[in-house]
Amino acid sequence: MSVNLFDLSGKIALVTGSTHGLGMAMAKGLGMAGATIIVNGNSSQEKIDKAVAEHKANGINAVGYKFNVANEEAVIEAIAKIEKEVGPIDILINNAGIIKRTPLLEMEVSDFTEVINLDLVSPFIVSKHVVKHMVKRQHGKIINICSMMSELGRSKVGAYAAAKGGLKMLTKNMATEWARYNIQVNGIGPGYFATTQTAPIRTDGHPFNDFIINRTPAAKWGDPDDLAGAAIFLSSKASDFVNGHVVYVDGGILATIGKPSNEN
Ligand code: GCO
Repeated sequence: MSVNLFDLSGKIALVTGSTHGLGMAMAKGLGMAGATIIVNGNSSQEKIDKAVAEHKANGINAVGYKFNVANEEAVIEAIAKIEKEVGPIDILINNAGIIKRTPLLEMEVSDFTEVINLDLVSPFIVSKHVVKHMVKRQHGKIINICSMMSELGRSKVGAYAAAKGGLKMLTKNMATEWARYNIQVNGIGPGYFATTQTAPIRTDGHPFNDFIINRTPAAKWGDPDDLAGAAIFLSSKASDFVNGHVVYVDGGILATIGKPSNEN
């Protein structure tokens, strides 16, 4: 009898910040593996509706919920509505986040705090209110979207690096405390991907674009669809004994010190 360890049929997955970019791509991957997708955003209902329609056009069951992951009251209300209107959340991907590219010397405390709140505190808020249902059901999957900046510093993204470094350790602590309830908490660390977030530093001829092509052994920017496999793995039965890991999907960046730009 063949068993598909990666089958997500019958599962419900909430992906925060999933109206576009990496969140949308990971949600699509989970949907293609059989999951029902809860699309979340906080900017516009139109973007949420468009993402839901795209999933449905791909044969994926999807429902949209607009709420601010940084607002605990809004999260409590939304999670209660989803659990009542759609069903038990089996999989949570904490993907929503922002970046502010400013040298630390010039960064306002308010800007630093905004990044920490959305990229580190919000995954805690959403997880806190989703996991209590998972504990009762004695099963669940939580995936925190980390970054190269969970491992490496980069100038001008200090607040983001602090948040993503903290998110890596929060992932390990969630795993430490919640594995006993058959809840697997892991992370995905994307390398440099072609998204709207990276668009400003990815244009042809931009020095950072050339730097990343040279710094990435795969010599290219990632395609958001490249994240689907890791998301499906960490959401499925195939990872039932995997806890506290960050799976880096980075084309090899973290494997190497890099090479001189004039070396092939
Ligand atoms: C940047 C990029 C990165 C990537 C990603 C790398 O300015 O360096 O936006 O932050 O988005 O996080 O893992």
